[in-house]
Amino acid sequence: MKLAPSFYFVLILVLVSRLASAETIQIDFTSDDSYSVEVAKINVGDTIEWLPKNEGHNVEFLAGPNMNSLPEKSELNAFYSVTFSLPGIYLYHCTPHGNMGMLGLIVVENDFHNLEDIKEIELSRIAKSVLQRLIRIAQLKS
Ligand SMILES: [Cu+2]
Repeated sequence: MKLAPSFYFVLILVLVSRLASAETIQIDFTSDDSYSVEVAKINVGDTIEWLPKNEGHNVEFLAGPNMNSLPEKSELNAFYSVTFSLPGIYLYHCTPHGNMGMLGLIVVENDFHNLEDIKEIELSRIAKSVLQRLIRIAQLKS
């Protein structure tokens, strides 16, 4: 099957407009050992930047749509930036405070296909209840 040249033109327009609209979301480390945005809903191509506004925190991914290729763990007190290219749910925590519930959830393209994998990640009791709250928020947020 041969596609009309106009098909490719429209396809390119769609791709370019999506790239042009890629967003950057900023999340601070806060003084009450939490992330300023606990649930971020983004699109493929969007970037999240974590800003070390408070000392003693980092970002360590625990799960994502591709468990074999999670973003690397960030240094304590360091600026960190990740651009997301796969739809699905990502769970991360702060290495020193994860057990106390310093967690964050990112949902790319409103895609919950790996929700069961996220729920199976081993967490402390407190972190588990925080995760349940974050999942509820993610499902309500459109
Ligand atoms: Cu922390």
